[in-house]
Amino acid sequence: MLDKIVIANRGEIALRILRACREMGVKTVAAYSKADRELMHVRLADESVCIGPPASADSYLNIPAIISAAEVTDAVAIHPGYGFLAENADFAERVESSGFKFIGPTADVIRLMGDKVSAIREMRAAGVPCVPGSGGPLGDDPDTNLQLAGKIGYPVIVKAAGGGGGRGMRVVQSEATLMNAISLTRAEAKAAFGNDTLYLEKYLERPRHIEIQVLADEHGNAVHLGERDCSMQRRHQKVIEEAPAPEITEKQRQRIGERCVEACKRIGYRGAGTFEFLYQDSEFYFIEMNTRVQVEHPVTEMITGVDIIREQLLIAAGEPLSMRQKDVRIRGHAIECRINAEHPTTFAPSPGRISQYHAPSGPGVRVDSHVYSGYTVPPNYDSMIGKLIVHADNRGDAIRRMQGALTEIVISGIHTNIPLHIDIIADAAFLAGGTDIHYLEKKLGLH
Ligand code: MV4
Repeated sequence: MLDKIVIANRGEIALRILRACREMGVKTVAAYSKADRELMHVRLADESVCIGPPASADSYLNIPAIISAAEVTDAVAIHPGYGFLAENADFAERVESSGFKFIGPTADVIRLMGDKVSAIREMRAAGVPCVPGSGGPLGDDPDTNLQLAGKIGYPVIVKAAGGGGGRGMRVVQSEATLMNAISLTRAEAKAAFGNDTLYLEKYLERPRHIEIQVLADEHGNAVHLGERDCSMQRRHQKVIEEAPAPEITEKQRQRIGERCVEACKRIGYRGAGTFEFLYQDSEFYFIEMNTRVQVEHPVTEMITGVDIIREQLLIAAGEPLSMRQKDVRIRGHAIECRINAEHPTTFAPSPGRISQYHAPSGPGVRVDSHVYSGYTVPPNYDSMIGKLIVHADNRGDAIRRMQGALTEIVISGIHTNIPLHIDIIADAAFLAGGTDIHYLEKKLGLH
């Protein structure tokens, strides 16, 4: 097993990684910023190294500082968590060229999937269904592009190859605005990603966002752990996730999961990963792959019993996967509410001291959070302070369990989005299941 790893992240995921390490006898080094001295995982880690001032750019994104933390502590590997450097191919490359294991896929695979045009090319080749579109980069000839968009059929969406997660894209309703949209998106993409490559897709107007969790080892084995429905979102920030996705049949799950497993084998994937799909009119359309562990991984853990972080560590140690596809069974239903330090109606960030904290508990209730009574939420980072996850035999029971847990949780001293969760979890459309990606913003009156 790995002897000692650096946890190059903060907050709940740093604590989640630390807990997995402790169970496995892996020693831990917390690499933390000056604003994060009081974090729970820093206290619990075997060692800790301050990697810089509060600003992320100078600490959690500071590649030399993180590699130095591994060097001075004699660690053997680095876990990037999610966000920050988790999908930075240059970081993965420098970690490995410095003699450490990057807990994630190889730099080449991160780069291949980070370029959405090459990702889609690989997925098509593996038989993964993709959105009808250009299937390659857009050229500069207006007539060719107009013809292409006309063939796809309006509305279309112009996307940047270097984008993802909602950055660098523009919907085009008719040919009158196509050329302008292409030049605007190209200029933005060049400025934001240093890459002005664009591609075109049919714009799906009412899709759900459903993603498939995979695990792959260094020996050519890969499995999928079913899907998650992440459609309940606002401004590209997921608010509630659940697994399995409402209405998806076992047959659909097997078919799409099998394609994702095939894609993993084709690209030489290693570690935990997620294939993101849009789902509309009973069809899946691949849009992007995430080459990291995701915030919402617990809902998959709850319905499969697989510890995804443990598997990441085993894979990084060169072990074969601890399961075959036939061993993966889905049991019951899980829901996750992301708890943010923000005003429930204005969404303004609400950092500050948590004066009182009570975590809900009981059968099928899980809280992944680093906060405690007296903890001060710093203003420097994203506002998520924890996740409340429930598991029950079926969706109805899971919803009732979540309602109970949301009324039990106490977080005083700062604003949180708990009132928003209490509202959504009792919403008629949410209760029915299968709401699309625009539902929450419409409900909140943003459209
Ligand atoms: C789309 C789409 C509709 N049609 N692509 C947004 C984030 C990025 N991951 C891809 N996104 C979208 N791509 C086609 N062809 C709608 C979105 C989209 C979206 C997707 C997933 C979750 C939330 C979203 C919110 C707005 C738009």
